[in-house]
Amino acid sequence: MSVVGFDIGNDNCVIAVVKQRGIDVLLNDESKRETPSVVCFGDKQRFLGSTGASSAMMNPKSTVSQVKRLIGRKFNEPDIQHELQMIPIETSEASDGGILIHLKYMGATHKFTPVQIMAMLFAHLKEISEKNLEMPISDCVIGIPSYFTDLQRRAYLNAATIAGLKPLRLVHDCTATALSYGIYKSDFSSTVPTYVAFVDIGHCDTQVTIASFEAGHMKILSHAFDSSLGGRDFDEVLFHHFAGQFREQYSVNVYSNAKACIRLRSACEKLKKVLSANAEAPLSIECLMEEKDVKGFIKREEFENLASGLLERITIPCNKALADAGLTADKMQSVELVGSGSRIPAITRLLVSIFRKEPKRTLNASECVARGCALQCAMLSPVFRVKEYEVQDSIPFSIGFSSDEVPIYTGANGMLFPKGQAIPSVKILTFQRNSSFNLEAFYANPNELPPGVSPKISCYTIGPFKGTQSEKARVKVKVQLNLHGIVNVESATLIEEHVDDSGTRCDVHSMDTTNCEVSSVSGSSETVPNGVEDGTFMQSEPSHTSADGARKVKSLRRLEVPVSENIYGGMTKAELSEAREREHQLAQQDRTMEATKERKNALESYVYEMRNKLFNTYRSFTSDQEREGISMNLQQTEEWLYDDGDDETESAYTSKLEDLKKLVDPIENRYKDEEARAQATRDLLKC
Ligand code: ATP
Ligand code: K
Ligand code: MG
Repeated sequence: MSVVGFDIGNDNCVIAVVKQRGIDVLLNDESKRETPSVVCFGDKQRFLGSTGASSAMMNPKSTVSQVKRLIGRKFNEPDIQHELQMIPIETSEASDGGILIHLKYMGATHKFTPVQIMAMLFAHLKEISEKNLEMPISDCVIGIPSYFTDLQRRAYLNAATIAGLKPLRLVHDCTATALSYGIYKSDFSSTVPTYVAFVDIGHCDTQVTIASFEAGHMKILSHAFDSSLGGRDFDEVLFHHFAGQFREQYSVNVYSNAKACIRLRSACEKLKKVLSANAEAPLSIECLMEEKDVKGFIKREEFENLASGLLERITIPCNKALADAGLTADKMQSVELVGSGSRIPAITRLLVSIFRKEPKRTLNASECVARGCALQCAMLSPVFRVKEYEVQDSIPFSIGFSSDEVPIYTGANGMLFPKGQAIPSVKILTFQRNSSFNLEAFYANPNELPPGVSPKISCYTIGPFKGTQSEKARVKVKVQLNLHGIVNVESATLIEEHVDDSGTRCDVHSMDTTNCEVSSVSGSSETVPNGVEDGTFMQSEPSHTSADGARKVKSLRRLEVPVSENIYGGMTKAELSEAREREHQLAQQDRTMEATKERKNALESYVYEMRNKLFNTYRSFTSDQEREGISMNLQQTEEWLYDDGDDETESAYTSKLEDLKKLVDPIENRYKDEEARAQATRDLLKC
């Protein structure tokens, strides 16, 4: 059993595992610690990760990257339309308003959802892990941006399920980073909290988190973000700069040519990286378009001027995180800078001006999320023993509930789970109803959400049920903000008071074996197992007290009430299992193609090897006639390989190889016999 942590970036993925002596980052097939987040569809197979990235330039129309931007989003959201315009892939609106990605494969156009594409990436990372660890894995923890909505979180879980993974937790990127920062430090006080700001600038986003550390305990005070400000936006600034320059200098319109766009963008990204270490950098692309070679040059200072608007924007989430945590910059003991997008030197200078201290790079900027995820996975897995350490995360969006259109308010801030609510949390709602009713979960403050995101989350039908003494029927609904940061109605229980004239008392717990949360009925602070507080909501008048003076004994009956769930934009069970089946077929086809390639290579090498041996090693073991015959067969096979046999089936290559072996084996045996005899003679002479 092994536990794995995945950091799924828009640009790169990192896999970390917990080993006996610490945490290791796994290498992919190219011995790299980072795997490009790319899925590319070839004619007959997919190319995932590194191999996908290397075929991206050749197949821009069938290469999907940054699918994390699309997952759990709607086709018509303005942000998404903008996103889709940047990629040269055909897309359309799905019947549920989601996105469909059109890809050519096996001679036809196939449509996949972002969840399916993400599942392909997950499956690839799973495969890399299993190859490295030489054992199957399923338990994992996956990093997600703190701004992921309920639907995006569910989409990740679905993608993981399709890939055969079992996420024990989806954890916010910066929380994972804070965990890998805090768990090894032993100098935190147990009375005075230490505040640290974590700033993660990735390829597409910026996340800022303020954490409070005490000995053996870490608490996330706030998450803030700019969901569309990352390394790629800096590339884009350079891209527009040079596209403009080349229009004047070379009269080429880069924007009109998809391939030229891709090449210039990629050159600009490289240029940006060079500028992180050098004061100036050249740019040169051969045959960019219209057979023109282009050349450019830029100084770091000029780049910083062009990007000043972007740099300025980094201030906003930093200040917001501080404000939400109720702290000021001078209270931060340290500012930790992570994410590879943060390597631009001007970002460091900007952070100094915000936090009034030099940001530190204590952690490995590209691996800390995956490492934190692996640690969290080990902590959640019963197989590992990790030092006692409490991680308390919080949700950055306020979540409200309404019942049949009437909002349910609890607490001072009027939300069921206000922004900053601890993950996980449970709340118990008590309703007085006679028949089934609906509950609706929604984001209570749309201003907190990334632009264009729908505030609707999910709805639930509680029922059907029927109270026997209807006016006294109470329904307790257990609502959970679970470990992944997903809200759901976990259960509903009908509680009936029976006024028993005979005086015999029923056992309160007789009907209930699964739920332990209710012991008193109308109290406002019942305690739920994992120590999380809850609130009680009374929909209408408080329950009757039997004030009629009689010596009647009340007893309670509990009945489980069915709950049906509808996630807006979610996948049904049937869709999920269909997607699993589809992924299985695709993976099978990839394996078939890999095996075919392997058989073809084996045949090719056999031809070369035997031709060589026939005229050297085996020469004295063959007659001229034999050599001529075999040689001709080898020649024919070689020609076939370049011609009809270029694209054949696995079994075709295997049977060709067997045919050749039938001819060559007798010679090989003669040679081996002779060798053995000679060796025996040598051994004899030695004694
Ligand atoms: P995200 O967190 O947005 O999902 P990610 O985790 O894949 O994406 P990172 O790997 O943290 O992102 O960062 C990738 C970004 O860092 C890319 O935009 C890349 O160009 C940029 N980058 C990498 N090295 C440097 C460098 N030396 N200087 C400037 N930028 C760099
Ligand atoms: K990453
Ligand atoms: Mg990242």
